[in-house]
Amino acid sequence: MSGEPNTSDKERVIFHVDLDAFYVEAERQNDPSLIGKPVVIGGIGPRGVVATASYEARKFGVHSAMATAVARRLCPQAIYLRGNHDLYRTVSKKFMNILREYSPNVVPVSVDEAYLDMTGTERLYGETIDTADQIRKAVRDQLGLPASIGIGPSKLVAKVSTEHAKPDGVFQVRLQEAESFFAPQPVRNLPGIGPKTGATLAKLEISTLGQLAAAPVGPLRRALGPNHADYVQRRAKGIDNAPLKERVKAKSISAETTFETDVSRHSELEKVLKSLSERVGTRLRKSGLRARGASIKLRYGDFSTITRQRTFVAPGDGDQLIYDTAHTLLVTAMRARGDAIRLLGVSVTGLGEQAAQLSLLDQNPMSDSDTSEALDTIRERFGSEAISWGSV
Ligand code: DCP
Ligand code: MG
Repeated sequence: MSGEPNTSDKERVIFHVDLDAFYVEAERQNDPSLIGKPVVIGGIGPRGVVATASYEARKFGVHSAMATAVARRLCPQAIYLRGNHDLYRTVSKKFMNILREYSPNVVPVSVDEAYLDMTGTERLYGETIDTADQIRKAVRDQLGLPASIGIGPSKLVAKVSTEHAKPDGVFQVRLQEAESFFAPQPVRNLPGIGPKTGATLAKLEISTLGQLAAAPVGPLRRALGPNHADYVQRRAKGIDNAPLKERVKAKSISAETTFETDVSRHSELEKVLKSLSERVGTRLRKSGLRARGASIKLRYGDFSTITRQRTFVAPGDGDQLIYDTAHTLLVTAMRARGDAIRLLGVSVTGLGEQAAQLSLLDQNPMSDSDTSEALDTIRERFGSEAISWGSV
């Protein structure tokens, strides 16, 4: 009767802020000759992997996690750079500090993205969309970097909105629009649905989020397990009540491979160990964190399994550091038992507060829950098998 909106007092306003082509744009600040050109950053060796590509290079099909060799074929004219992770961490810190001027509740989730709780700030800043533009302008003016912002009633909807805001834009989805916004999108657009779950859903002839939301729960639960089925179905409807900060303690990032036939040749194991170390290193750097140590997991032909762990001299995030440590562990383990190996895994450990303090947020130490948020993002990006969790 009074004409007051009846949902707005309950609807949260969450911003998901994500820098565009972050590593490339950071490099362009140092070297303006890179502006407007296709640029690819990542491993430039024969087995290197693309960390990111400028939007000019993306037009040719180049994207993150692609083999650099493939990128070179698609876009030979691009400028290929190794990248400078110390620079990215420094810029990341400044970026997070700008965001903190707009909300007391900023949760960094990776080196270039964060959630901001902007609920109830309309009186302070005016229209929500205008506030987003003010933030983008501040980041552009102070750091020279383009940022995109997705706005939603939850972290989930805000994050998916960001993909629609990119590059260099804002996109807002309101609570009552969330389900219809999600419905036509492919299931893989939902954070948390990786290649594995995507393939399982494809077998059930579920390709869009609308189909997932409407799917009969029985077959879905049998295919995904009851908890995961309920979780993804809720999220497919755009429902996410997760608080900005979640209380889960992350311990490690890992990657592992099961061989088709058991392997005992050193050279082959080393090759796989290298690639696993690089995968773990990529995820670690993307998190903006450093690790205190690395560990390996070995499963022998008879299924007996061992893990061996070693602490770094100082916290770090480099592929070489991870590989060298894992390699030492592997050599020692193989000297003790030379049997053929069925599964090989590498993980980095000790991603707690102290390691984080050294990297992302020197002046504003990252809490464990921030760390878990960072890892949550990685899990969304790379699949849940990438991350292992400790108990709270
Ligand atoms: N990154 C990486 N390996 C990946 C994905 C990302 O090393 N597989 C690094 C490089 C990116 C940075 O993390 O610049 C941020 O990741 P984003 O996914 O946000 O990608 P970009 O910022 O590069 O591009 P955009 O956000 O515009 O899609
Ligand atoms: Mg980004």
